[in-house]
Amino acid sequence: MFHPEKECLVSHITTISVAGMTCGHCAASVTTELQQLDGVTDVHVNLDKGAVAIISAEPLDQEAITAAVEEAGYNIA
Ligand SMILES: [Cu+2]
Repeated sequence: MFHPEKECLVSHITTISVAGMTCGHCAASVTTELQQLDGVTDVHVNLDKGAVAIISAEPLDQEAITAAVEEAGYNIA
């Protein structure tokens, strides 16, 4: 969900699809890796859809996102 109370003017939302996440542990692994990227302030995982929304203070590098997801053991769908 979008959180309008959270500095929406300076936040960027990047939405990706991640294959292979099946439970909360998977989601936590992906979240942990993505949160280590520069500028990331929040990560939201929708397990049902395999969708991950990354909230950041600055635009994110797609290659860095891909690397973080792969580091967690998953792939961009
Ligand atoms: Cu899992």
